[in-house]
Amino acid sequence: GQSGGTETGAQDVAAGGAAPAGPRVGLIMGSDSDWPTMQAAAEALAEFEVPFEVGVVSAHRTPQRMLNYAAGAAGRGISVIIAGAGGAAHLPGMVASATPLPVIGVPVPLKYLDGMDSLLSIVQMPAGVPVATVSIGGARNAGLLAVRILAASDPVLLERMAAFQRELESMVLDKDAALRDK
Ligand code: RP5
Repeated sequence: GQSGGTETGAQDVAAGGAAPAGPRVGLIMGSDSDWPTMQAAAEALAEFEVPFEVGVVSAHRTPQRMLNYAAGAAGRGISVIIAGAGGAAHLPGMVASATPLPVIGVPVPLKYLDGMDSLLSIVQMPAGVPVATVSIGGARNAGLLAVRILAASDPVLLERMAAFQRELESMVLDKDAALRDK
């Protein structure tokens, strides 16, 4: 599959390892066809130098692998799971049911229904089993949210996120000035 591991510096799901420098975010998706959407989450994590692992875990096609992945993630040093899926997108919710870790769900838009099916499948979780759902195709925000979750207990990441926000602000202010200079 197109895990993109070599390009992003991500480790493969199968690599495992719970060393201190091991992956802190698990980035999984229902199919390698989700990668073009999910890549933006990997890029955000790489920008913040957050180590992550990436892999295909399908709720419907590899249910046992999904349960094993979810059950083992915390023990391997993962702190946040980002799960992307499209259509009948059960992966984020089912992973959340089998791990105590925070799960961020990314609704992947497919050919039909513009991702509304994915969104509704992921967002309408029963009370007791939360999934933090981002917008349709919102993988970059999923990556940034994972960074924020880690940053809450990591002063270095917190400062990096604050600097990123200052950068966003100055970009808007620059565009504002440029608009009036026209
Ligand atoms: C979902 O089915 C996957 O997350 C993907 O979005 C969709 C289609 O998968 P493929 O048929 O392209 O493998 O479970």
